Amino acid sequence: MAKFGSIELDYPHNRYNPLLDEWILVCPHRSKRPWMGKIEKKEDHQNQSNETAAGEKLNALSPGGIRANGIQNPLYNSTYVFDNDFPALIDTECPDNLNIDNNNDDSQLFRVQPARGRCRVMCFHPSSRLSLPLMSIDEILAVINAWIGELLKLGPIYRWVQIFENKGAIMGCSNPHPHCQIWASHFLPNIPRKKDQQQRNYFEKYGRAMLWDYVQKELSNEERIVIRNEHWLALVPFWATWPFETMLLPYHRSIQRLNDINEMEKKSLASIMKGLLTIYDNLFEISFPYSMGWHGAPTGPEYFDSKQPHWILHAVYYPPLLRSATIKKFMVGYELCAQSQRDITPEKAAEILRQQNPNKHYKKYDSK
Ligand code: H2U
Repeated sequence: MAKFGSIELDYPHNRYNPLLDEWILVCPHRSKRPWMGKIEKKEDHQNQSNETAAGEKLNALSPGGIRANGIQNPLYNSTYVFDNDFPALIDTECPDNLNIDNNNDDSQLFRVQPARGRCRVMCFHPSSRLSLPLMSIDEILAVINAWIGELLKLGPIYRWVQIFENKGAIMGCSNPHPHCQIWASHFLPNIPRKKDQQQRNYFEKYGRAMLWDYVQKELSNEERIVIRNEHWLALVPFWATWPFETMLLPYHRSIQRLNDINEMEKKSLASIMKGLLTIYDNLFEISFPYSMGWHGAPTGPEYFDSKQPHWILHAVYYPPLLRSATIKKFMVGYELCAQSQRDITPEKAAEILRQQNPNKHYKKYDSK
């Protein structure tokens, strides 16, 4: 039976997430319970897409596709980035009546701040039939370069540039064409704000970056590591909340942001992304749904060029599936009212993911 100090890890226990200063309840025995709840429809990315080359043109995100506002996309042949036609954040000055200081309520119970920013959409590839794991390394490299291009453009202006991908209808993805979104804001949102503070506190106390120390410790026994190459590794964090959650981060040197990585590191990042996402797809033999996002040192006019050694760049992957392609983990009752909870241990999840082949996709299909 696995132990952590005197605590048996096969019994219910709490684990601490030092990045967010939160606890997560782990209940390994619960994975044995019968499931009579909601069974999702098995989603297949390719079945949602238009299969024929002519059909692909119908997709609003395809080359030549007509978007909801009537704009036609160019006939792009790699990645393509445009301003979201339905942006959550806009960058115009707020009307005067919203711009006034609303924080003058003595009790501080009613507080408002303007929220300005810019939202972009990035198409990963001209074909609506592909997803990242089915793309070639060079095609994934083009996506990484496009991410860096956006960060270099938006980072000097905005305090936070959130690159994120919703994959699969189950995660709220509105279009099967491979794409991600970028929301750049003048404010630091809650999660990066917490991560910034927690990593800063750790750095002030120990003189080293929290995630640097963490990843070096993980390398010493490897039980949560899913895949690694010469620069990067993906692991199920000790404090993971979602069943097959992973974190992708560098381990050979301290990197603060995506725009800090060199050509070799870009190529090995493309390769580990392909491997990790192939593992995910192979697990339940579906186009694996998830929400993912990049977290690096905050940006903005004051910070973009400054060193922030407390930060380590990392990507987070949050897949919603629990024990099959059709059974989803619900973050509901106890999770909403009290604290996040998971069933299988992070170590077991890592072991299950490691059993999948990162080099061969179950569809045996490659875009090359
Ligand atoms: P999601 O699949 O994660 O929802 O991202 C797709 C985004 O693409 C979504 O934010 C935008 C939507 O507003 N979009 C356009 O800007 N124009 C369109 O014609 C289709 C979708």
